[in-house]
Amino acid sequence: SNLDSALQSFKLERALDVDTQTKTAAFLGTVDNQAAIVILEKTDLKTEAVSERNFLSHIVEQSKVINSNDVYTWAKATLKQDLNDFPAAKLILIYPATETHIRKYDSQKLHYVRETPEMYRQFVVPHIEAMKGDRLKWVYNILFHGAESETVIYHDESQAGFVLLPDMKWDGVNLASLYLCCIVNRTDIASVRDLTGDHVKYLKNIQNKIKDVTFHRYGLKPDQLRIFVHYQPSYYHFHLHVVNIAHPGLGDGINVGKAILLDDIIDNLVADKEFYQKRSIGYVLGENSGLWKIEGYRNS
Ligand code: M7G
Repeated sequence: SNLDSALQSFKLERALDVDTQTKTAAFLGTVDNQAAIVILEKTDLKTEAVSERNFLSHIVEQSKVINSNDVYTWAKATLKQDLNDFPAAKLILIYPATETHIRKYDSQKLHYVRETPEMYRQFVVPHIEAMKGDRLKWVYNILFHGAESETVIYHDESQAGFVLLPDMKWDGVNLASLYLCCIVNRTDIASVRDLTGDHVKYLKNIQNKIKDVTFHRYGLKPDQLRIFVHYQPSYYHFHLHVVNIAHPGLGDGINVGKAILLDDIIDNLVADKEFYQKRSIGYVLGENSGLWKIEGYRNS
């Protein structure tokens, strides 16, 4: 496959970032002299397998004792793998990768930013305009050109509609880490900052439909889902993250200063139609972000 040949010819330049908690590592290299990023993530244990009585003999292939003391024994182990039902890892290839991609996955210093409405108008709006273009191609491919249609769970093509599909972050196997992405059809909402009281009904409809569809498809009840947006998002076309509450997500994905619950957004808009135009919003931003490069923004 294309993936196999890309992995075969991948020439490592350097490791971008390693996270021992999410067991993820990102590497920068080249494939045919073009920049490529590979993100490797060790998968978690599949809970369905764990419910079988003899699951240990099924999944532990080999083990070697490290040490023991009193009633305690700890060991290294290799696990049996199965590409369909029990993959050992998930990987993402971004090829060809842009400078923006490389910066996003590179390790970087973080800053807490309190973005005022003035900062938003003066610096963030032009940044968003500059970030639209090519970077949203994958979104338009899904919405308008049938990309990923084999895995799309729900698609309402009306103006108020959206696509619900498995997120690139999900292995599609393990319900405990279920991660869906909901992308709206309309192209006039870049982020939470564009939402007003006029969107309340629209957002409630989307939320209800997501809960319905996710229950019927995966058996997950509404109170087992965390539905939220990111601010700042990586992609400025309005979308929601739909994640099993049992899954802490990857990295800072659900942290305070990044994730905002859809329920809170709706309530805030009910309380004040212009909530997200008037308020300062606090978030964590990496130094590699295009925003941080803007001197006026940095010094606000
Ligand atoms: P975000 O908050 O803009 O960015 O969310 P971040 O969470 O990556 O910082 C965009 C979401 O879309 C993320 O959860 C991505 O994993 C997901 N995503 C990105 N791409 C390029 C794709 C894609 O091509 N297909 C699918 N299904 N999901 C994607």
